[in-house]
Amino acid sequence: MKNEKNAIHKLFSYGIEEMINGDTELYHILNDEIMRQREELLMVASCSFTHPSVLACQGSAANNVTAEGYPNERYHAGCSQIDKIETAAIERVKRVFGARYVNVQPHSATTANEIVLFSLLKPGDKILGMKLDSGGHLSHGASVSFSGTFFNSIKYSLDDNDLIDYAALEEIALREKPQLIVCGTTAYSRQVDFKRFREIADKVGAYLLADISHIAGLVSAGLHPSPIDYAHVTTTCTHKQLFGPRGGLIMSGIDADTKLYDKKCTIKEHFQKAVFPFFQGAPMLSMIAAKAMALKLAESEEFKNIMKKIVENSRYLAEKLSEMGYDIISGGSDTHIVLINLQNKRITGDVAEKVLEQCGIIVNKNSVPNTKATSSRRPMGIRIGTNSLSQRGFGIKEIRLCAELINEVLNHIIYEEGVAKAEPNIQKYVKNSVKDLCYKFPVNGYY
Ligand code: DSN
Repeated sequence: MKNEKNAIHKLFSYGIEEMINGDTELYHILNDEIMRQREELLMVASCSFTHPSVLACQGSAANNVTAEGYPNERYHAGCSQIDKIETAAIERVKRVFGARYVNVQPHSATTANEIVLFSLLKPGDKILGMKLDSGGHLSHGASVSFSGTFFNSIKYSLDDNDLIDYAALEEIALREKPQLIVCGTTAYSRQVDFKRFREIADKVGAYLLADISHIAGLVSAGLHPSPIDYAHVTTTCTHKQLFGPRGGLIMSGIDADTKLYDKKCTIKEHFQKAVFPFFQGAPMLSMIAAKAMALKLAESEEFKNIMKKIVENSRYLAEKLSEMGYDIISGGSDTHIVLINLQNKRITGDVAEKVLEQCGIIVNKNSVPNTKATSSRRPMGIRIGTNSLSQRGFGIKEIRLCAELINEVLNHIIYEEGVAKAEPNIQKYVKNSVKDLCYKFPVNGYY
């Protein structure tokens, strides 16, 4: 094979030139999206900046390879390079999470959860997951999702302090005897006790699925307890806190060689077949290359330092907003998430999301526990995350400013013909302050 070292550069430059000429409209939209990300505070808890090297992998020629199967066991030829990529990705995930079995092919974390549920259970089997408005995920049994439609979904929720109610959970599990328990959250700001979940699962002979999509970075850095050796199977996406491509992972720890309850095979053997050919066809190799790159970065000290900042910043943000009179669910944060109940401010989450966006602050409306919203599009709270701010290098001083800016906007909402808007002078001031802050703390590659 002729070795031309800059073939990859040539391909990308050619692609961008072709886009400029071939689809100028799309080129400008994509360019403007970079500008938007430069100049706004991205505080949606499920978002982060993907490292430019990861973005390069996503756009690589690995995309052109069809490769059903696994490294060295493919159903297609031409896999010599991509086998190396997939093997590297698997080894890196194993190292980062201390996993014994890893499958890097799931297209997303929801797909990974679909693979787990559909392959381990029969339609109609019972699953026990966290209620959506307690902070659970759609794929953990919500009625609007496959998980609450194909399976008999029962729910656990939070106690009066907005913490997972383990005693009630155990009671439900003993009474209902689910075949599978899901521990995992999308809007829960406190640590999850995976050991306790496993003890409960074992009492009723249920499989335990841990979905760590939101906290994968903290788990990898040792800043949140790991479920790998407690859950039978752990899933995660790679884009939220691993700063990787949009994709999923399936992992198992000490249970990888444990036999399934029906004793037909081990967990490891089961999931190799459950991903392919049971649920997916050919994998997305460019995304697997991007996962490999992201996991390489996740081993670095720089990544671990960002994870530390994420938790420090989130704790401080919760504290400051609480001092300003905001009702913080659970009273604080152990992760990257601050969940705010806006009822005492007489604003709904959708209004807060909209006026903050007008000022360059991007959050998302979110349901909050123990409140009655009129619709899922008009919940009573907002969810804020510190991933992207910490990647910028924000510390306590900048987080204090973020809290002040959020407070300014939410205290100056005006209504014109019934439509909520940020007060124009405040909007101008906050937008400029946000822009200044963003340019002072650039993210490499995006500026
Ligand atoms: N699970 C949703 C969230 O947390 O925002 C989307 O990934």
